[in-house]
Amino acid sequence: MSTYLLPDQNVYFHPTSINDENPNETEKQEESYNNHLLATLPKDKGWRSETVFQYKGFWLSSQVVKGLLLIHNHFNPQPTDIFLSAFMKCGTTWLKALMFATANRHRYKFSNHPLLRTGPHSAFPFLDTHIFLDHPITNFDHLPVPRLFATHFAHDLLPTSITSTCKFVYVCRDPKDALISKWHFMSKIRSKELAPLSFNEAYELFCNGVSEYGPFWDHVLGYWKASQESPDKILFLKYEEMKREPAVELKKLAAFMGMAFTAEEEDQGVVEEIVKLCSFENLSNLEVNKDGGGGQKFTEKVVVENQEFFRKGMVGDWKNYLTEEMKERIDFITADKLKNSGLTLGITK
Ligand code: PAP
Repeated sequence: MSTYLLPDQNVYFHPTSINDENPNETEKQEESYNNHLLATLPKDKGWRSETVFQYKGFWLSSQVVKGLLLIHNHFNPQPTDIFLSAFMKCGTTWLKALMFATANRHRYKFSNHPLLRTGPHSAFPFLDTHIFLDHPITNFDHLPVPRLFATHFAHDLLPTSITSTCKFVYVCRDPKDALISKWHFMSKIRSKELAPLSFNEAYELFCNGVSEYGPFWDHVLGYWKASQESPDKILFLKYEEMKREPAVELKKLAAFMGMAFTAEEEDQGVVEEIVKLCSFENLSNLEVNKDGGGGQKFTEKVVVENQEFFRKGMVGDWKNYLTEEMKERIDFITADKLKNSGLTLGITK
């Protein structure tokens, strides 16, 4: 069973109740519908598993297609819910820590903070897979308000009951760095029964949009456009700007979450404390985030060690992997996809 940290308990929590009248029958029907749906979808090569499926324009593993359908069928959004959304490897781990630390800053001392003892991914549920790990226990009513959830799903894939009701914090990153980070990560967690995915192959797939939760650019654009239409509902952040001015971005984040720092808190250095607690340097050096420190269960078969979420944490690592020609191609795709949107990404020399 999946677990996650409750803010006022330094323990993992196991939900125990379910309202469904006949969960077994519902489960069977959902499984059958899911299998039928998968059989009808276009397929291509996966980075972690053998196959990904194209669902409503986005490439998803069979497991998360199942998660998405369960979200549509069972998740009850609350107006106070706040979602953290991002394409893979664009800053979820960092933002999870920042959002959790910000929302719970009155509960914990920084010297004895739960994030010092548990990986950021345990701070709140990653809905895409928690929903089926918990199934048929799919209510999250026991979570404190505001409930925090993370997702990698594209904006248009989520039910409008969520996108029209809840707030979203979206973080994006230079696609070149997201590609490098994703290839490293997926190579580590790739099924051992499959041949390794070479970097050149991953590069081709990425440029063609075939990448779990992608195409990258459609993912970013969906949230960007929604943030332009409803800036009060979607906060659009960039990893690079957060690296450059973490305190400035954190203050924006807290205000958006409805938890702005008071002048007194700022004078006391609370902003700097949270920035320091959640920094790559601090988190990646904690025992819990090192080899053997602990892990996060995503599916029955996929448990990812906390250490895999921390690699270099820098801007521009693509320079160590991409030729000039490869870089030009991604920058060209980015400029083309984002043209007339008002958004720029990855313009680093
Ligand atoms: P996910 O999609 O699997 O959740 P995510 O956390 O979004 O991964 O991205 C991981 C990247 O963020 C890694 O980047 P890299 O491979 O280029 O190094 C990881 O190192 C980086 N990262 C993790 N924690 C932090 C942090 N606290 N500050 C800055 N970067 C971080």
